[in-house]
Amino acid sequence: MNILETSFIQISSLIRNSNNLKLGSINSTENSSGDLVKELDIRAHNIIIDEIHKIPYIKGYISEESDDITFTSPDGQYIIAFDPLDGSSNINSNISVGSIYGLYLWDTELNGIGEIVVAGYCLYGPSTTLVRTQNESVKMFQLNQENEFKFISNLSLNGKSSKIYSINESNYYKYKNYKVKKNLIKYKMNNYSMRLVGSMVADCHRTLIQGGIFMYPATSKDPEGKLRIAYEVMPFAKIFELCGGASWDGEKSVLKNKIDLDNIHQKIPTYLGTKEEIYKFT
Ligand code: P6P
Repeated sequence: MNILETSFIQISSLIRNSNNLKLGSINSTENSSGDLVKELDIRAHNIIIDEIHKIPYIKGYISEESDDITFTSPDGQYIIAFDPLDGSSNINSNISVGSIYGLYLWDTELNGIGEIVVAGYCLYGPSTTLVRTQNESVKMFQLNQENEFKFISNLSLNGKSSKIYSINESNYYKYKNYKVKKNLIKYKMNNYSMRLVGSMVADCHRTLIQGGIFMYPATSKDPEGKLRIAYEVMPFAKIFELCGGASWDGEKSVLKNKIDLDNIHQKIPTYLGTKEEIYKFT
């Protein structure tokens, strides 16, 4: 399913043609996760829900900027969960940000959210790049001057072995998983490079293209990690695993989790990367 492309084109134009200092200004409100909300977050959220309301097969949506799930079409078969502008705290510094989405089956028997069937993200960087799953493959597109997403390549992590790890090491003394500290030391002793943008979409996209691992582990401050499963981690886990990589939540593949309707902003420890790197934590 080819969804939200129209929204991503609008958001890309908004970012590239607005005063980024103003767009990044804080609205002094907080979302359900306690993040300070930026003007751009709300504008991106509104652009996306306008498109969602036109899609009859979508039953409802979960947004980082909405407290609860919103039902839009009673006969819809899917729930979409999205982060309209992840990393928006970087926008005033002109650092890459991105939109993330996951499309989940609505389980009529359980009257809840079933498995993720489609995932994608749009990275607003030097170019506007869309990556989305299509059946069992992951496809990358780039926005051209005619405002069309042109196919660039299928993505795969198979055979990619690079010495890059991506983590906010300022949390080092708060990690709960001892393997994190052990492996960080091994990385330093084995000439790994550390790369961190501080914007999940940019850090994960680099990991998909270059290999390595991206982590946001559980800490004493954030016992479930910081990243939200429904609209950040699960979509990327779907993408990484379809690319031949792996995902881990500290116990199992991220994909073995379910989205809890009573806790739609649930956080989860996050490890995404090549199988080679992820298996060092399992
Ligand atoms: P920290 C951005 O706020 C975000 O949600 C992700 O894009 C990013 O990976 C993470 O938080 C960064 O968090 O605690 O390292 O600043």
